[in-house]
Amino acid sequence: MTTDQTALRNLAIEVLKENDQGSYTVPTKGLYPFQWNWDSCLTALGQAHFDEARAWTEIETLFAHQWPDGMVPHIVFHVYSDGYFPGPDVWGTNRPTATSGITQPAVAGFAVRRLFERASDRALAERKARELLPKIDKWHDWFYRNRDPEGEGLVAILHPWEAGRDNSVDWDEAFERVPTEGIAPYTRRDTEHADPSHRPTKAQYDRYLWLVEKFRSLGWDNARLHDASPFQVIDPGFNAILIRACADLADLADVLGETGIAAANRARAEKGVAALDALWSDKHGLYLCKDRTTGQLVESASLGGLLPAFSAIPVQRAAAIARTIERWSEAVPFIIPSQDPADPRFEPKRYWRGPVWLVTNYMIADGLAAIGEHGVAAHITRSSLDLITKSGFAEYYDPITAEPCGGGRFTWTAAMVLEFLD
Ligand code: 9YW
Repeated sequence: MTTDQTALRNLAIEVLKENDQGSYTVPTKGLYPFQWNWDSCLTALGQAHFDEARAWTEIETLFAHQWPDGMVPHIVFHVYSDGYFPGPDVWGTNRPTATSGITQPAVAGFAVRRLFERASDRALAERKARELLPKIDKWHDWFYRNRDPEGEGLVAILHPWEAGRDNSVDWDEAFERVPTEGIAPYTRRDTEHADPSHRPTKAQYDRYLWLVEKFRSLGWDNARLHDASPFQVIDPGFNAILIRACADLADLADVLGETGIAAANRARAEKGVAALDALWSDKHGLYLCKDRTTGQLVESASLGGLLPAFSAIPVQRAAAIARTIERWSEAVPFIIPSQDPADPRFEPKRYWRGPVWLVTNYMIADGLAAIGEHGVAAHITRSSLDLITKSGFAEYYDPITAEPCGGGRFTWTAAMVLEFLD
């Protein structure tokens, strides 16, 4: 490591420690004062670079709040704070420790396998992996039971927050069918912490809340939510992360001699990869979302369609994704933008409608490196580290100007820097 890289590494560790609450880490102070699901799993990968035991605790804490039916919620509200909206009272999930009622991308299976493989404390890793294995398997089972009722091999998200890409262009059309009538009056808090012109719009927030109120009125009964939701989107990115997690969990289960868990997860992954192919778009060189309520593909070339490179899709598809990233990189100096820059709906500063995010960069680079696309993977890594050097550990970045956007001193950005420097 060069002196500059060592300095960057130390700064990243500082950010992780600063946001550490003891047994979980907040994404950033102020804007996001609780534990978020996929943030925590990716954060653990960063923590493992300087404290393996702390990394295992991060994921353990998340799974301590798994619902009895298997769902792992997207937010755990450990300590009350009125700095975030919607808080526990709006969700009304009646859990012993308040949580939200929806889930997030299932990166845990991937993260746990990676922690296990790299662990230097083998005894600790084996104990923790054995404890987490059945819990993650139960979560995967929950997905296919509740979000794939017809057994097609792909799961639907019922709320944009589940995808983790809150205001992606991908949801625009489906959102036109979500009503806003009757929602309780509310005051947003996010716009007090971040530039409102970079955040989701009021029209989007109204719909986020309509869905929350609808699901709450059904008592958060996951057996009923899917069919009752006017928003059911099959997101290739979300599915690819779940497919990768199933495949990784299967490999881990094999090592640990848990043959039943291995077989179930391998079958889920294989069925998922086969089903994903129906979402491929030759025109865009990536996968598209499918709206399950209409059966139509969604005409939006986004990051969600590149993320399947993270899973075991056919090599020619992953290579085509690499070419798409190269094409997009001719239009913007920093990659990977979250929307095709040629799309008129591309907005370089508005959250998931154009900006670059290091977590998605990491997953796509990992998948492309695995199939030998080292040039594009190295380009993604370089761009990610350039953004940090220029603009610090922001939540996300403008792909044209490198401007740091959203929250500052951001946990998962710092965690990904430790991974990129490795
Ligand atoms: C929100 C914490 C979360 C991420 C999501 C991101 C944002 C929360 O922040 O959502 O209220 O908008 O979109 O992916 O997990 O970092």
